[in-house]
Amino acid sequence: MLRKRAGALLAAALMVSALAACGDDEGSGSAGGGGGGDGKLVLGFSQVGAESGWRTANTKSIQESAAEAGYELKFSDAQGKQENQIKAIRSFITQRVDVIAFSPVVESGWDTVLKEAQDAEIPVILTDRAIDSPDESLYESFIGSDFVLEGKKAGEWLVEEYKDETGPVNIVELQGSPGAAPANDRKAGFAEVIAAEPEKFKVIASQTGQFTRTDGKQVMETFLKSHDDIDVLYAHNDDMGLGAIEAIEAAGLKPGEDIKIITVDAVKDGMTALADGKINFIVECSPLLGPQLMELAQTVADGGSVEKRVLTEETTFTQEQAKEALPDRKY
Ligand code: GYE
Repeated sequence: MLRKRAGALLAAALMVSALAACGDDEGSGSAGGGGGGDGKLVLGFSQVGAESGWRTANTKSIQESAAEAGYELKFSDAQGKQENQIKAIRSFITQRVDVIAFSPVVESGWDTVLKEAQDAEIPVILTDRAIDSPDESLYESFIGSDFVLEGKKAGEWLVEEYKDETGPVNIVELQGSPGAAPANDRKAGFAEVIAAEPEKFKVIASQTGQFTRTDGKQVMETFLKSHDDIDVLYAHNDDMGLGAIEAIEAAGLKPGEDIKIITVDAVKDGMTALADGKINFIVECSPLLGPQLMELAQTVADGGSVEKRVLTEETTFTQEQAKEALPDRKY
């Protein structure tokens, strides 16, 4: 396990330095901080894992932006486990990196390790997901989306879509990984909007699909076995929706028609299914956080002050809009 991770770290480090070596030399050398002997800013980044297309695009954005900025990136994959992230953060502290950034697997349980970073005077930036600690001094900034708003957008589309029908509208929900901010918040935002018409909109089943295609498919199969009256699927990300589409088709039903589907993310595969009519609506969540993260890292490493909350800009897509946007979709 450890050896595997060390191997992965080495591979990532080699890749980043190889990429940096390809660029012009001016980018390096500018950053302050003590981590790298050659004066490069050293950024320790602990990623959630590789559960979805969104995550893959996010990792790529961070690796490419670090290389472009001429930073040394110490990248660690937590494989979906909080304990691995805590270990990675401790190891970044021991290595005395200049800045630590991470995308928390779950919302709770970070105070102890973040206090250790604070005591070591290493600034921390939260990327993509929030933590639920009331102590905001534990991190410099949180860059990412408003997941409650994303859930609300999903709910608002649904309310509008069924405005001329009396219902009941039976909804099944595929939740993200338990305890993760986007799972908690996308559920809450959606629930808040449909609660305005409780007799009409009914969530008849709701379960985690771990943000993965495999689990999305499997859980949808069980939903389909126990309910023959599903009108709508709300999946907290594209990948679970795409897995569910396979289950729906295998059951002889038409995704997008027999069962309407709403997802979140808008990665290329999701957008393709939307343009093909298999998904009905996607709420965008941008994974391209790398460039802004590098700017924030530089500022905090230089002792400057940054906004406590940096919000990602995003939109929503209907089937028609997906057809238009698809040719330019990079991820
Ligand atoms: O929506 C999902 C991923 O934290 C916003 O995590 C992210 C979510 C994203 O696995 O696909």
